[in-house]
Formats: sequence, C-alpha cells, structure tokens
Amino acid sequence: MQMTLRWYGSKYDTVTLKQIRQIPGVTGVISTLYGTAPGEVWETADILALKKEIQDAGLELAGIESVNVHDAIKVGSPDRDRYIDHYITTLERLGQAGIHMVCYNFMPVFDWTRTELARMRPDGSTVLAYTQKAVDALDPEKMFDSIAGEMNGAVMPGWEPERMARVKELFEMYRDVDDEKLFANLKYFLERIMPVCDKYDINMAIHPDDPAWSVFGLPRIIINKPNILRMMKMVDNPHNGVTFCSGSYGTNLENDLPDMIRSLKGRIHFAHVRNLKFNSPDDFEEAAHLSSDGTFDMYEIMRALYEIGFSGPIRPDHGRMIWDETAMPGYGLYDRALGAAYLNGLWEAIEKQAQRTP
Ligand code: DNO
Repeated sequence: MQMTLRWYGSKYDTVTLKQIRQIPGVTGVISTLYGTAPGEVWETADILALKKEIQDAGLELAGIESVNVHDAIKVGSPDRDRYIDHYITTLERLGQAGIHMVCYNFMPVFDWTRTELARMRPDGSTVLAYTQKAVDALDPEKMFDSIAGEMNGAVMPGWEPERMARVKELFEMYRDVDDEKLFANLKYFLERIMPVCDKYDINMAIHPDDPAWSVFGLPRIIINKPNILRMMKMVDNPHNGVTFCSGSYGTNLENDLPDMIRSLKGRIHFAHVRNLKFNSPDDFEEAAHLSSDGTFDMYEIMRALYEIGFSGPIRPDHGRMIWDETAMPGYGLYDRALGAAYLNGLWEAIEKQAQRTP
C-alpha cells in the first residue's frame, strides 16, 4: 500500500504540501481539480500543473478523488451520453498524464451526509457526527443550511453552494429513480467508460454511500456486501473496483468490514481507513483512528487489507479538529497525521509478523 493524504489544492486547502511531506511514511497525495463542476471536461494543462506542483513538493499524485459524475448520468436522462463523453475525455487526459486511480461516487443529490460538523467530544476535540433523529426532523432543502455555519469557511466536497441552491430541482430529477434504475444507470456508465480505463489502465474506485442507507427517501445502492458484489459482477472488469471506506460502510453495523474486504480481493483500488464511535445504532461520531477510541477493530481492518495483498493508495480519513486548528471539518492536518502514523504502525507490525510466521 501507499500511504497518502487527501489534499484539495493550494487555492482551497489550509494544509500545505510541505506539511504533508513531513508526515512520516506519507509519500503521496490524493487530489482533484477542486474548482471544476461535475460534467466539465478537465484541461490537460490543469492536470499537468497539479501533478507538477505535487511532484515539486517531493510527493506523488497517487490518484484523483473525485472526478464527479453529473446527475444526468445518475438519473439516466437523454443527455447522459454527452456527459459520459466528457467523462471519457477527462479519463483519457488523466491516463495520458500517468494517473491510474480515479475515485467517484454514485450518490443521488447529497454526497456524504452528516448532521453535525463540530460535535464536542469529552477531550474537547470536535468531530463530524450523524444522528438519524436530526435527519428525520429536517426538510431536505434545509440540509445544507443546517450545517453551513460549521464549515469553517470551506467549500465541503459534494456540498458546493451552487449545487445546493438547486436542491429542489435535484430532488425532482430523482423522483422516478429507484435502486434498480440507479444500478442500471451505473452499469450503462461503467460499460461506456471501461474501454478507456482498459486502454490507460485506470482503476475506477467507487466510493460507498455515506451513510450506507437511504437518506430522505433517495435511492442508495453502494451500501453493503451483496450490492457491491452485484456491481462487481455486472461489469466484470478489474478496472471496475471500489474505494473501501471503513467509515462509510461501517455506518451500518451489520456490515462486517474485514469480511467485505476479503470478498473484494483484487477489486479494492483505494482505501479510506477511519474509525467511528457509535452511541446507538443510529447515532455515531467520527472518533480518532485508534481502535480503543471507537467501535471498529482497526487492526483487523488493516490485517484484511494486508492479507488480500492490497497495494493501492490508502489514506487516513476524516480527522478530529484538535490543537486549536481551523480547517475544513474532517480535513485538518494534525489528526489525520496522527491517523497516518497509526495506520503505518499497524501495517508495519502486521507485515513483520507475517514475514516471521512460517
Ligand atoms: C467525504 C468524502 C466523499 C468522497 C466522495 C467520493 O469526505 O469521503 O466526499 O470523496 O464521495 O466521490
């Protein structure tokens, strides 16, 4: 595996490449052209400039998170082919620039959903949190406003104000889309992009829906083992793979994370590893990465990744806000650096143990 950190670009991120370079064991970043809208074709010059900036800082651009999928593709509207053509051109240009991993999601309207961005924990750190009660009480059109005040001035991925201003229209678009239609639209999209992925060896890594169930009655399909295996089979190409995000699949306590990892051998192209602390099955907060701070056994998650021979980029995920840092919620420097060091430590121990055991 290659340890990385997500970085939004010098125009948007409070964390610098220099700081990332100083986290022991982090050799790459996962980035994106953060200013681009879903459906836009990415310019080669912009891709190359991003890559060069990262390389000049002594790091590697280990993959893209995300090239976002336009809603026309997700709902399967008549103009979807035009947007798929754009997506293919972007992939071609990424491939030509030597980029081989692209993370994306197929979530309708909202990307990841949290009801609080700064819940205080007993140690005084603040974290992202979710409570179903709050979602049930909320008008979906007010979702953005309900958390906007806690964004620390950042534009949160998937929660761009321009998209959120159209939220009513977006809900209307998805009115007739159920899980089956979403699966069919995803299949159509994947079948069209696989040839370019084969040509340039680009691993597509779908991000799970977070939380891993339907919110506001919208369809959600990338949520559990049966669905993800169905997706792997429906377009049975190794370039059709997944981002294994423990914090997203883990929102549903019925998901056995190490078992899911083992069942996805060869198809995990990217890993987000973080812990959650459950207060009840429908109230959780994003704890520190350490097993003892949350509900998951992080050693078992890392061991499963090791055992399937996972060799792609991995990153610590949302960190707590600690040590008076002000940054995009979940994406400060300090706690993610602690997360990276911890995950590297687990990996070293697992690897050495495995090498010593005959
Ligand atoms: C949130 C992220 C997601 C993820 C996208 C992938 O912090 O995990 O926004 O990047 O769903 O397309």
